[in-house]
Amino acid sequence: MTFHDLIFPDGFLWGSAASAHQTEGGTYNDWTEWEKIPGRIKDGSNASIACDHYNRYEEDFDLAKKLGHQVHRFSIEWSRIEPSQGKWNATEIAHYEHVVQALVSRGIRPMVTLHHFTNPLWFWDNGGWLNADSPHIFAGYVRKIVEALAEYNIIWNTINEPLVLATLGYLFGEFPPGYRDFDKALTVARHLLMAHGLAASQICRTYEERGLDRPEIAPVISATYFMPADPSNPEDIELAQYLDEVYNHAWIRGAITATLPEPIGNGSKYVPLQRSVDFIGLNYYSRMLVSSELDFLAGEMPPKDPNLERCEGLDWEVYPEGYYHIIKSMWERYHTPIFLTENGIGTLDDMLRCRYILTHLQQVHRAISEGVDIRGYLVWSLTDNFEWTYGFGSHFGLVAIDHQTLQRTPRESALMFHEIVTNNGLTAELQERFLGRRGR
Ligand code: GCO
Repeated sequence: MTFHDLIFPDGFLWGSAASAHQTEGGTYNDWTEWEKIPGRIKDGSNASIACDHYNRYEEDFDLAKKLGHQVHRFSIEWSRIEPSQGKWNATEIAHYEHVVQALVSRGIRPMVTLHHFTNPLWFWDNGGWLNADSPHIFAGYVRKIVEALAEYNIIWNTINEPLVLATLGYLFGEFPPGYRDFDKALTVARHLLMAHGLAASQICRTYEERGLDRPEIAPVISATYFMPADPSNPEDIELAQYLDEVYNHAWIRGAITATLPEPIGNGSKYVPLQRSVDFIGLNYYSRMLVSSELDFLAGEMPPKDPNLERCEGLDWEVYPEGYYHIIKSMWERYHTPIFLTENGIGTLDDMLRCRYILTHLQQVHRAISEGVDIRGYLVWSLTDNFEWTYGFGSHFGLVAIDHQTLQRTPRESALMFHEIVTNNGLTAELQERFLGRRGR
């Protein structure tokens, strides 16, 4: 196989992504309680220390800088900012201002996620995301934190992976609050959509009041490439299309068209969503085979392809072509710029991580060369961290963390990614080195 230089557009942004609960340590939220329930976290661990990033963010950002990262995506922990409803913690607000300053002073652009799965415990007392008022409750916190950070050159992410939160928390029972109820999942998806709209409106209003230019705002969605297990079975094809529609598209289409689309809502307009999507924050990890003969809602999955490599713990198949198809379908439907806000693999086989990143970036380049407007690419994640249900059992970091000593050690993939950033793309030589015969 011959490789060609795959150079990305000028101004393309490279970096990595992480979230508060998975890295900071010392958080106290719904996951803290969830982690105490035996069996919820597969390796029995919890995020009480995580990566101690709350105390070591300067060290982590020094590494990110050394590794050439231009953007760093992280999340604000709502429960720190608003420890009880309507009460604000000024020390914690100042903490995040320091975090943002630490990035800016290193020349790294902050991309700040306002909600990445975790919720304050008090939020559950009145029903959590099932409460019709939840989008407004969330918007109150958004206003507070945006007021503190508006002067920095931040790219804002409102809600992270709304459909993951809605399905894992309310349909499959794997995330708190652990429900298994389709209607509840739809209600939560609707409230998260409204929350995104209200958050975007709050951000705009705050900047306007300060006389500042409107910042870039986006939700972050997770997309899975659904494929019929039996491509000759019309029912499998139909199921794959249905899941693509409900899981990948309905929510983001609602955000872009300012409606609460079926089946998440009743198709009505929702004005706060207008102009709430400057780009689509798109996360992609894998594909999923679907079969109409199995009970998908009960978690029955068709067998996987034994020839494909897998992600540690989560067992996702490595399927780079799916990335291309997902990106293309987003572009063809919405013609909205895309920022690839997460992509990566949990593995201790760092050569697999190198191959994963390279083969996925080849697909990104393929989409760009066909005219898709893609603004940047972030690896999940800068360091190993607390992988939700899988605890410390899936290693997504460009940088390894020894969880005994908390020592950070960049892996070879981190150095490879640095080369990609330096070259603004994949040289033929780099691809040959990792994907050619010598790389195997
Ligand atoms: C997200 C992701 C991350 C995960 C990553 C690997 O919602 O942004 O779920 O939090 O760690 O996707 O599973």
